[in-house]
Amino acid sequence: MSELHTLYAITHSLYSGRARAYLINNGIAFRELSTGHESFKADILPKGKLPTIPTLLTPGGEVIRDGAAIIEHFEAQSGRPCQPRTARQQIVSALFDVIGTDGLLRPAMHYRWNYPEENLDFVRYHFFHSQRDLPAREEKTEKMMDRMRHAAGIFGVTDEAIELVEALYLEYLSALNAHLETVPYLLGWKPCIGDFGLLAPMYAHLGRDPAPLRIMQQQAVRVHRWVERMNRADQDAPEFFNAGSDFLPDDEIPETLIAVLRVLSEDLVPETRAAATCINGWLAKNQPESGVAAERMLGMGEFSVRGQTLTAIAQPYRFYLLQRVQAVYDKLGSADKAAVEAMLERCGLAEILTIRLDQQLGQIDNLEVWL
Ligand SMILES: N[C@@H](CCC(=O)N[C@@H](CS)C(=O)NCC(=O)O)C(=O)O
Repeated sequence: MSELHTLYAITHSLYSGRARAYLINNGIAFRELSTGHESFKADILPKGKLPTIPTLLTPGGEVIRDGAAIIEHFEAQSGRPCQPRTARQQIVSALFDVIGTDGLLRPAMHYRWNYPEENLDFVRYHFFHSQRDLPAREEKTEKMMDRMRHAAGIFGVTDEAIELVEALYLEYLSALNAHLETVPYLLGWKPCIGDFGLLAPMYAHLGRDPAPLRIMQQQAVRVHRWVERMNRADQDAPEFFNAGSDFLPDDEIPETLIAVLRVLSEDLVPETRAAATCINGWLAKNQPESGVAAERMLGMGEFSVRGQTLTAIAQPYRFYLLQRVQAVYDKLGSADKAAVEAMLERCGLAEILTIRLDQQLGQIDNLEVWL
């Protein structure tokens, strides 16, 4: 058995970037293998249950599937180094986990699949090399790429939506760039859980595929530096001459970060509302028993952003992570609750605390299940 952790992941995978950066930042020694490696099917999949990456194998032989579960495994062991201690910062950190892993899928998919002249050869290299060298490798590569291209559509990237998706992304990028001029990470001088969540779309797709990388490098140098920094073990903040080492004091959420959240709220809130309606409708009809595995996708939600109608898939996983934001809020005392509400109000995000599924989700034996 290896002394190292093994991370089953791949360079161009969105969710892999979140777990990988956590391991790097927290000094956890690991090697990375793709799911094409023969050990994945034989040893890992029976325990991981679903063929998704990232999946972690610990030196003790435990298999942990899902980026949030991998991070939680280490956070629980080490006194939660990446969890802010104060109310508003805890909420913002947990919220960026939702935004990164679910809320920014539209720009991530759009900028990967709708700039084929710049991206296609690069992207194909990665899909091809994630396949074992067996007959029909080329064919399988094309099939897999077609599946992901199609997925862009179900997340709401249609021809009519492209202009809106780009406008929202570029406004968000510019706001995040301005924020990262003041501090190297979302909440100050070290990364929080939310930084890792946000990195998911910002690394493999938006900070690495040629077309969006060009946009990031040319229009948002600070964001590009944050992406680099998130994959480094040290603080990597030489541009800050008076760098601290902790989260910002006094539960501060800087105005520059409020501005980022305000842009993100524009589709996050209506999309979450639409997805909840969809999933709650399904729950009322199907009434799954406690412990039953949750479907990964449950219908299409329709919502409006800046006067335009979008349709996107409703995924229970968004609510699994959103529940964690709401659980932090539910446990706060009344003064902290009021401070959180006032902050979210200013970001256009107040409703995010009240949009809930009628049945909670949990993770049991590597699966998301209805509780
Ligand atoms: N909730 C999981 C999602 C992981 C996931 O969907 N990963 C993608 C790659 S970025 C995958 O493995 N897709 C293959 C599949 O769904 O079969 C996590 O956050 O780790």
